Amino acid sequence: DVNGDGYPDLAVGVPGEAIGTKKKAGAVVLLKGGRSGLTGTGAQAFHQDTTGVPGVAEAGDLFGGSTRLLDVTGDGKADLIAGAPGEDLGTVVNGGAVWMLRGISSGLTASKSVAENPTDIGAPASRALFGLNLSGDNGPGTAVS
Ligand SMILES: [Ca+2]
Ligand SMILES: [Ca+2]
Ligand SMILES: [Ca+2]
Repeated sequence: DVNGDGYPDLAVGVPGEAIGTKKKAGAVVLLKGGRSGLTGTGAQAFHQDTTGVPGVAEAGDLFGGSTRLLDVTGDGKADLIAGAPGEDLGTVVNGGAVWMLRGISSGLTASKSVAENPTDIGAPASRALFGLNLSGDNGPGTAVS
């Protein structure tokens, strides 16, 4: 539950989505749950060119290639973890990276969102595809909480 209203919400990764002219830059869409199930009302979309989200949308980033909803901050609202396995890190091709966007009462917010990549944590980066599989049992690209 991302917004704390008691109804489960669904994050859907759309890694094949173009952002402007940048093919397969990718995005994540949050669909909010309500009394009668999931609804498009109040749906939110985030990508690397969303204000406040670290990074820049580039062709082939595959942002949203994996998603997970997990309360990282411990406030009872699920937060979005999203991977972009096609993210290049400088000259390192497909090093990949992972983002965290916080859940608040209105849904997800890009404010204070953070990104980590293998270089940040001292892990091997070349073609690491970091963030390729975050989804646990929910299957690739979608997460419910
Ligand atoms: Ca909810
Ligand atoms: Ca990027
Ligand atoms: Ca939280």
